[in-house]
Amino acid sequence: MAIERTLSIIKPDGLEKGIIGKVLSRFETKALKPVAMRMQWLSQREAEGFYAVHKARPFFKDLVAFMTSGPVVVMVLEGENAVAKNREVMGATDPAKAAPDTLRKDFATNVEKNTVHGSDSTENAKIEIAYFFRDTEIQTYAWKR
Ligand code: IDP
Ligand code: MG
Repeated sequence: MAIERTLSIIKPDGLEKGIIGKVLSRFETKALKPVAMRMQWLSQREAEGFYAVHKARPFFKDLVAFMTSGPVVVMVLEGENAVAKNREVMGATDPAKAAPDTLRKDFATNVEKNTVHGSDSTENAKIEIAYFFRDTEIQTYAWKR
């Protein structure tokens, strides 16, 4: 398996619930190492651009409103098979369908306010990481644990 990077976002509901630490702890426990991180309040334009692929979906307008309703934490996670691993840790989009012990099962409110975003492919991970971070904002450090 290859070392990959993926984009993760803790969505506004995650910040409102006060679980930034709990989410980060899951990632660290599952060997997903944060290598870039920033708290940011997305503008309408930034949220629309990020979710442009969903522009035609009926939930797009509400999704953009939700994602701009408060600050988010954007981060890059690095690790073996990080893209798929992060999707596993997150669980299904709809928390009602998410597996036990996943972030969305444990913390999400509903299919929209589902606490975390994670890239869905290595190609999209590259695009999404570049959407938020310059190369110089991504750090390299080793875990000694
Ligand atoms: P994902 O986040 O699991 O990759 P996507 O299908 O890419 O799911 O959808 C992006 C985001 O749009 C979801 O995380 C969720 O916040 C929102 N969303 C997806 N499907 C629905 C829906 O049916 N109703 C409302 N919001 C939705
Ligand atoms: Mg998606």
